[in-house]
Amino acid sequence: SFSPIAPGAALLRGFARAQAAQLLANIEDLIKHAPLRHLVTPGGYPMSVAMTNCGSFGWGSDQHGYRYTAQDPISGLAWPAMPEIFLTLATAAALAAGFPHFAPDACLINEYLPAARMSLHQDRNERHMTSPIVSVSLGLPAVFLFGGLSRSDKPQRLLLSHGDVVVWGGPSRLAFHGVAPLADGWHGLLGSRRINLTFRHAGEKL
Ligand code: MD3
Ligand code: FE
Repeated sequence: SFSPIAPGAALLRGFARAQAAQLLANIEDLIKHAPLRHLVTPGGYPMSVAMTNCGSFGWGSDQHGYRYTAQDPISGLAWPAMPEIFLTLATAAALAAGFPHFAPDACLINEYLPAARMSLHQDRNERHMTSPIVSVSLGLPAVFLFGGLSRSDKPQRLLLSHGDVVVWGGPSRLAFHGVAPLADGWHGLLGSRRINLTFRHAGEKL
């Protein structure tokens, strides 16, 4: 069962908690092959969140814009495959929220250290807007900002904690959202960090 946040958005508190240690072991392995990095925005500023990807496609940003690519621009190699446990978790969460056909081909891995933040934005580089985005929060809690379809809509604040999963589909798919600066703290499994996984159906690059 889930709590509705907004039309099309479902919060599954603690849905990933039992698998957190296994998810983290997979993340530690993935980042050996595709290291976390601070991407530069088209405006020329490095992001405070460090990122990498797994799956057929990976999200990225540089001075020219935002796009999905099949290769990691650092290594020139394909992004690491999406671990089975990631895929199983993401599709189970989507099913629980009423999206039985979700087939993610991209997983963006975001690492927040204290003070890292993500400003309000929309996720609109994916080809398949009828697919939801599934997000998995691990480690330190964060204040998630959930706005409306217009940048000027005042965002709701929602605390996302270790193991929480949110499925964003339907009318909430194109909502503005962001993350407030991460408060300092310590988490027993992740230490002084938060890691967020977002599963997407990106398709071919736009
Ligand atoms: C609502 N990540 O990677 S996850 C992102 O916590 C991103 O790292 C945040 O926003 C994070 O793009 C938020 C929750 C989330 C992700 C995608 C959404 C919420 C969303 C897409 C549409 C609406
Ligand atoms: Fe986003």
